[in-house]
Amino acid sequence: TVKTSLEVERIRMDFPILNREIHPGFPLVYLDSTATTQKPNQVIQAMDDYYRFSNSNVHRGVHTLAEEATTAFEASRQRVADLINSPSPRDIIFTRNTTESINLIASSWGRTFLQEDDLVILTEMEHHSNLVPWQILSAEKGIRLEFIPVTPDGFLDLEAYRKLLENTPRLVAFTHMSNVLGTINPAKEIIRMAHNSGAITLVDGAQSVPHFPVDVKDLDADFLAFSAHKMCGPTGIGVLYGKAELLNAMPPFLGGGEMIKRVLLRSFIPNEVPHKFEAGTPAIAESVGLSAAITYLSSIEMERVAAHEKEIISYALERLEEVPGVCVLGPDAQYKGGVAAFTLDGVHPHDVAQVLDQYGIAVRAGHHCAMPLHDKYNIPATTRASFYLYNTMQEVDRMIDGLYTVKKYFG
Ligand code: 7TS
Repeated sequence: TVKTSLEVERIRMDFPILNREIHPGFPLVYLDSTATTQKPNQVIQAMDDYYRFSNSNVHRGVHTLAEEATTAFEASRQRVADLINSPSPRDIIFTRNTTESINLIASSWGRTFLQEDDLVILTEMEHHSNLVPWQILSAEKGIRLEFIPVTPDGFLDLEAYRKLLENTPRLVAFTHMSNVLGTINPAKEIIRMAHNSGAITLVDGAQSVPHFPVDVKDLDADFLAFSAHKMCGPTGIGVLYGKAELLNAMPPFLGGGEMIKRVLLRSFIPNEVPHKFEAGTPAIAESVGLSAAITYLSSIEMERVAAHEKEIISYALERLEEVPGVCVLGPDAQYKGGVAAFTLDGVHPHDVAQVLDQYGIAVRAGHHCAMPLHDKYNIPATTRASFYLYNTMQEVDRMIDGLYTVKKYFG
């Protein structure tokens, strides 16, 4: 057996769902962590405890439960700040997910600071959540959108990016890691180049923060967005990090309770950051779950999570290449995280996924919310296997066995 950096068998015991049999005799092989990850007991327990013992609304009461809930909520903000090396917890805004974080920037920063003909640079490998908000803004304000092209082997074309920067963009918004190609983009260099051209930057960290160490100070990122549910945490809570001077200058996103300092009948004075951007009762139990997820991942160490995924993806690519008719998108293992999206000659990705499911193997089929990227490669859909800290080499083998069965099925 292949040796990995993590004690995966011990880690697997933390995830109750991994004991499930999907069909009689076929235990779950979960290879869809790019969509959402499974949750360890530590996260489930923390949220359960919160509801059983401390449930209350935050920031609004003097009673003991309200103080406990507020303390837990703000402690989670600090935990997030520590994880990404944010200068202050005040730079951490809780949202619903990556998508809402990006919409917050487009809506608040974009509507206020962008004007007709201003240029926003995106990339051809973006998830729809970093495309559509800018398309909506473009229709509304007449901003221009340009795209860093993706090369045939799945890298961003940095030479083309250099040329685009000559048009003095206002914003460069890009994914840190592709959810289809798995490509880990050179974020620090992309940001440095953007800053040299006077643009600010938004990093879509939905697939980076859960999988390897991300340091906003080192990157010098202006905004970073990610989701708790992709990093062992619950659904319903996401994060937007922003540099203080940017957040302070931005108007509120949603209006309501919590985001105000003073309300008159016809006007209001907004609260300080981060509360200015957190209208209404937030996802309190979910913040507790996110905090527990960060504690869990940090106890394992993000470097080791990344090293494990590197070992798994190297092995998975090696094995996939043995299967006649399989073609994997994106670069070699050394340039990517734990994502393998592939086509299998003559078989539709949905059929691949359906047959694999009969053997308990959960993979995703479709465009993975990156239709323009699939258009670029002239394929309507792919089958995608994605890996996390709880996946084993044996699970890769089961997927490969499954693919040979698929081939037999479809002749
Ligand atoms: N950005 C990237 C790079 C993503 O992979 C995803 C989700 C998002 C943004 C949106 O995250 P959300 O939490 O707001 O939904 N990616 C996927 C996927 O690959 N399959 O399902 C969701």
